[in-house]
Amino acid sequence: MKKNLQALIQKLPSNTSGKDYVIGDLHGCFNLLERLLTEVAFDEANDRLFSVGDLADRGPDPLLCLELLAEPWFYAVQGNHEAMLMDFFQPYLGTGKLASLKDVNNTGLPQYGGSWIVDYYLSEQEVMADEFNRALRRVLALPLILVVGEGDSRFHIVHAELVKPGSLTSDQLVWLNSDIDQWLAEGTVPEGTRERLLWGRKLMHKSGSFGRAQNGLSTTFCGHTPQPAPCQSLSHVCVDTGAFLTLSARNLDGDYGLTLFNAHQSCWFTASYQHEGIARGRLPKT
Ligand SMILES: [Mn+2]
Repeated sequence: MKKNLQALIQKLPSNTSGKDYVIGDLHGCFNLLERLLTEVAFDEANDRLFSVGDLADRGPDPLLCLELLAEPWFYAVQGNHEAMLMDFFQPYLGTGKLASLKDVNNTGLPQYGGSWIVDYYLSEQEVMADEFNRALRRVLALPLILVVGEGDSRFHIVHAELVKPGSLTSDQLVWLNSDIDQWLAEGTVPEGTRERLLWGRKLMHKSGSFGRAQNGLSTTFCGHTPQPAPCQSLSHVCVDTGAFLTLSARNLDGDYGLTLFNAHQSCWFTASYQHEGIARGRLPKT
């Protein structure tokens, strides 16, 4: 299946030969992903893996996670961490020279776990290492929204949420399939939606405040706001269960870890740095 890499919103056909999985915010937790793919016997020839973004930063293997973007079975949208990376490196990609990394402090990257990029800076040549550049070019091509399949089996992938800008009542809070179809026809997303798609926390900050399903909006997988287990809010299914939080041995209530979600069976598998086993669960029917 060929990837169409350029537009901010992209459409993919249903997978007729294998399964579709969605992975929560990886944040460099590559080993946890390996454990999960082994657990479900992921078939690279027929299955697809969709990422809700935030591949790098915070965890132990940021570049390995970004290199997944080269795999034909791996699809991702931008997270706010990819957006921060792109914002910082955009001028460098134009000129090919980076006099120093000192301005990186103004971008928020180090505070957001992005200090690993220092390891790939070759200060004498004022460039980044080749393997970093390759990953960066792939990040630049990431869309904000993926629309997958048709009809009842249709789903969306975004990083944070499909919430409209401004203060709205709950029955008009989220964008609907009809809006998204229009964006697909136009090949872009409207001004002002990017911020919410990357950073919004309205639906998941207080999950349970809204209904689980929204008429007119297909299941929309998202991440960004770590939950103790996958949860639903206005047709959004948050699969970010805080993989990186399990790196430090703190007491966490709930099944935090990296979650792999089977898109059509509504069941999930979660791996954690805190224990060897894999937790499992299933969403209630809406
Ligand atoms: Mn995020």
